[in-house]
Amino acid sequence: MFDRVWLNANLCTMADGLGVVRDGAVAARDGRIAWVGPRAELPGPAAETVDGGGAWILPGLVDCHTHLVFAGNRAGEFERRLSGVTYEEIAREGGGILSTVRETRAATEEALVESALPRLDALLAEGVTTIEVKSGYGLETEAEARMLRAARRLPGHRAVSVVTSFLGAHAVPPEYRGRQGDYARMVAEEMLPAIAAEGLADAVDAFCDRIGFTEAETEAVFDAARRLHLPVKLHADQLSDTGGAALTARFGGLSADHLEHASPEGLAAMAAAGSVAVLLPGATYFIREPRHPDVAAMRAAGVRMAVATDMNPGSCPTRSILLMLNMACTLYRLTVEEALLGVTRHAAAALGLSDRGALLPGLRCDLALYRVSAPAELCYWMGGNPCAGRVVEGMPT
Ligand code: DI6
Ligand code: FE
Repeated sequence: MFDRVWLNANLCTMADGLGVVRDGAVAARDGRIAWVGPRAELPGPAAETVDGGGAWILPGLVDCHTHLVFAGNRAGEFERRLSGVTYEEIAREGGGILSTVRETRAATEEALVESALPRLDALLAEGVTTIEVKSGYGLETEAEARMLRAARRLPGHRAVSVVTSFLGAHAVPPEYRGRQGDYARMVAEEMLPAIAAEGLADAVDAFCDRIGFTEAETEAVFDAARRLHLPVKLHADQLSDTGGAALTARFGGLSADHLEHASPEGLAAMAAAGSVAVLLPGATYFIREPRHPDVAAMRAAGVRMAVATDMNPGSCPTRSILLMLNMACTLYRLTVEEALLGVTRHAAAALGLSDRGALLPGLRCDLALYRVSAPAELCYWMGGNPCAGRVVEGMPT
């Protein structure tokens, strides 16, 4: 006997490509998928039957790269950029990330939770059931810890899984101006061990770029992560090729993200290491980065591609993962299948999660239901929300 079964629906299992099953059924027991397949073959009864109303059911979406927790916004900076100042110029002046740092340091944990919830709600409304959240706007131990505690509190308010990444090496805080190396060393030797001791991070991230940290500084942070048995991921090769893709691969990183300037050699190294390429088309769009990730080289090398929002106040103030699907297809020319794998199975892999991302027996029963006529519609609309329901661990939310 199943606890609950969804009928009158079409499925994208994402287990083998899209894995389309027309007129399918999904059955849950104890929060897990107990059976999935054509309705006509459903093996047993269920305590409760849910009419899918002809919807398409996908695994609950995974947003594997966000900076969801922060204070304030950067609309003023956006206005300046409209008059020709670039994202990079603003960062070099001590604005950009550091202006969000000033506001985030001044916010209480409660205030951080409160301001994150509406942004989280927008993602959940589109079918997201798992989200990664980074620190990186505290840049001192207590403020970084506060951001991560705020992120960890979100599942107490909403039905969602949260995975956290420590991004202490995001920018150099004002008190370390001119002493970037000292700050990077402090992140590796003091901040990260303190964050790990409190169990606040599931992974360690860094911003390796010409306005971020050098390859050597990033490597020191990754060495510290390895000593603490924490997996790594990287903001890599976004504004310039600083060898971030290959560095991630050397550490067996979960993912390297952005990758607009990554070399084919770096991407091949990622494929060999099994690191996922996380594509963030909203950031490319918003900072008007002329160069796009080399998707052809990723395909040729066999790198798994994920797609995420990068939701953050500076380079991608979006609240929509469905819009990112459209941008991944339109800007980067991903296929519908690649884009949808990017927010399900490959996004789960980018977080090291093997218990979700596909409709397969034994995985968590996290589902997203959409009123669309075909999966391509999920990538086609630029705005609007066809999500008709979400299920987390077998429970409709
Ligand atoms: N790259 C990004 O896209 C975000 N962080 C990073 O290193 C942007 C963060 C911000 O501008 O606030
Ligand atoms: Fe980011």
